[in-house]
Amino acid sequence: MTYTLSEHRYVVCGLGLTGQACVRFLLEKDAYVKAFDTREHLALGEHTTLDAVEVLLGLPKASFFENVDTLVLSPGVSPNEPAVQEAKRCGLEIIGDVELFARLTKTPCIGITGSNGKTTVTLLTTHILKSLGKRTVAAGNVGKPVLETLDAELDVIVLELSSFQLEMTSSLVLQGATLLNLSEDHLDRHGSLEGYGNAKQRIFAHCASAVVWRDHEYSVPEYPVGEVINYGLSASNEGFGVIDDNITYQGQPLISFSEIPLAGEHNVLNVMAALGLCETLGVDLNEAVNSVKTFESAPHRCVELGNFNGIRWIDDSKATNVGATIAAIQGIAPRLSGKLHLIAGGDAKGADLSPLRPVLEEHVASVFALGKDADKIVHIFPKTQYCKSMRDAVIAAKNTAHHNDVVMLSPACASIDMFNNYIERAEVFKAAVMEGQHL
Ligand code: UMA
Ligand code: ADP
Repeated sequence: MTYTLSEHRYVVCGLGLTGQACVRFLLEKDAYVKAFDTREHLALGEHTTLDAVEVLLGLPKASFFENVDTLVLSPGVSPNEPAVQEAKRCGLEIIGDVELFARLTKTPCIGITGSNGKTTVTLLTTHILKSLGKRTVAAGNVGKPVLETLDAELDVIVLELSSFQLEMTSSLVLQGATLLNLSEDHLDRHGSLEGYGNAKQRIFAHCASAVVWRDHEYSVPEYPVGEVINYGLSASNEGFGVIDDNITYQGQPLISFSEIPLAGEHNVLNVMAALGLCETLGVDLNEAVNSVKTFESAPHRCVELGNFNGIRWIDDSKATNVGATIAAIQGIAPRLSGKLHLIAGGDAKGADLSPLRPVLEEHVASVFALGKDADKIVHIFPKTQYCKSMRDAVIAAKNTAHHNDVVMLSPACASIDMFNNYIERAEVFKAAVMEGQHL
């Protein structure tokens, strides 16, 4: 059934990247739109698109919803927010921007979700497809609001989808989709691992080909899908496997680990997932692996800052949950000649940090913990020193580490209790590391 924008009247909730893109898009299409943000004190900047529409800051009354029928919800706003519930009571349909996109797009789409590795797989898949001459773009949680892709002439759109976005999406058709992995995250929003997993499973609701990590139960579709392409770190004559440090497809070697420009076994899995997604579009895998070799990792994901006086410093600030930090430690520690020291902590978002304990005990010499949930780390790993700032943590780590050791910032927590975001956390870390060289 064709969805026609002019048949609806919209209110956009949340005025960040998504909300502003929605307002802009709906204005361009001559649809009626107004907007609100539940924060009363929000700096919107001057001369924004929002000048052209009615904007309310704070909690709207029922009357605000009288002349509209559809609420487009930003992913960061919970559907349980009182304002959203009020809109629902007033009879509005509540959808996310990805759902609006799904109702309008005519371009084939690939979808990627999971607790960790989404951005890496999204950017790698996009890189491969572009290298093979496809007109494509990465959008969604990776940073480009999906509605901004609708007017472009594209062969395929690669969508990074968060659980928040999937929760508000019901009709997205995907040519290929993957749920990379599931570990505790965003429990403050989804309530339980089950609730979080259910939101992520929605990626398979209308999916032609699923790309599945065969050794991970949460990666397996709970919806009927057209076909399954599987991958894993074991030898296999089906799908993607590993033999003698080579990724294989249907038992035949495709690329050796040494040719992959990303560190750690988790990135071998990421490469297989990206190749699997490209396979769903029928691309030549031998050509695809050549472009894997030229991929450059996104920043703040296990990236080395430098080797200063024999100590290597690694920025993995993007590790905002336990699963990411475990993968980083397990990917890095086994190849070290010295010891590994960890800077961690922040806002654990309600997650249980105890799965870190055995990994810390096996691989990590000392931990420097900061932020709101530092005490949770002290509790699970007694060799933890509490630090009140990133600078203190870096100096303490520098004074503890010896020649050939590695100090890694891989927080297992969100940054919002101390920083604007993980990027600012990484910048403060880097500045402290550089300053530390002169102390
Ligand atoms: N707001 C309210 N009420 C609330 C909460 C927020 O009005 O209860 C308002 C804020 O005041 C602010 C706006 O909502 O004005 C922010 O909206 P948002 O949090 O949805 O953020 P956007 O700027 O629209 O960015 C979102 C994604 N953010 C989140 O899901 C939290 C971005 O993912 C994404 O890149 C962008 O859309 C484009 O698609 C970021 C993210 O942190 C990277 N994602 C989470 C993650 O990866 O873990 C899911
Ligand atoms: P996301 O977009 O899901 O947050 P990223 O690709 O940005 O994922 O990586 C975030 C963090 O997760 C990084 O710190 C990285 O080291 C770790 N990571 C990347 N891929 C995986 C994976 N497949 N399994 C576990 N951790 C991973």
